[in-house]
Amino acid sequence: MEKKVVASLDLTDRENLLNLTKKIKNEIFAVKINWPTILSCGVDVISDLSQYARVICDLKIADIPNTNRMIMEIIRERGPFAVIAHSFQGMDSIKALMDASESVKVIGVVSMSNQGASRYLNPLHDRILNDLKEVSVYGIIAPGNDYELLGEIAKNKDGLKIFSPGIGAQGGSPVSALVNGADYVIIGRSIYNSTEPVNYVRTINEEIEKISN
Ligand code: O7E
Repeated sequence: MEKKVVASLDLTDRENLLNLTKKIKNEIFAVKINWPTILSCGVDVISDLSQYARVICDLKIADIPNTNRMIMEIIRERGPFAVIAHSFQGMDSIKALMDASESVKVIGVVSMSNQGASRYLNPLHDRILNDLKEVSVYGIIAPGNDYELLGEIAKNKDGLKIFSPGIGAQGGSPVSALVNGADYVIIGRSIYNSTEPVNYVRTINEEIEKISN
């Protein structure tokens, strides 16, 4: 069965990051890295990690089309699987990323898992999702700790893949997120702060296999 866990390895030490990636690579769908990792380890950490796993660059890119294109050109040379972008700034910016992406997939943020997102971003989820479907991004981000919102988004996702953070440290459960419509669950601290990260992910994989049978 295809693995459903995206390990959000928000580590700032390159050696720790590479070691953990090598250990868990067979248990996960992809590794996601974010600003703390790229700012600490440098942009070439993307190619280093890509030797072992699919890499999703969570840059939440949110700029004008020309700047988005420039960012994508720098990132894509390092061979990541996907790049995450914000969507609220408009589809011209998303299209610019996609035009420059070559084989790199674009994942757009529809809604977020933090409490504050309920004020500005999350009420717009319907409009953002419809626009992202029109430009045919590969995937979207929807919260894995708000099952009602996740379910609403999932109903309307058509062919897009849903990646859901907010699992573990932010209260969501991997199985509940998948049952409510996530295609993949993004898990960070619960993995990399675990004393046995490989066993921790294996246990989650076993729970997921039970609901898939
Ligand atoms: O809470 P953790 O430790 O499991 O880490 C969650 C990771 O997902 C972390 O990198 C955080 O920046 C990211 N994230 C959220 O927690 N909530 C969101 O709504 C969106 C993301 C995310 O992955 O961004 C993609 C846009």
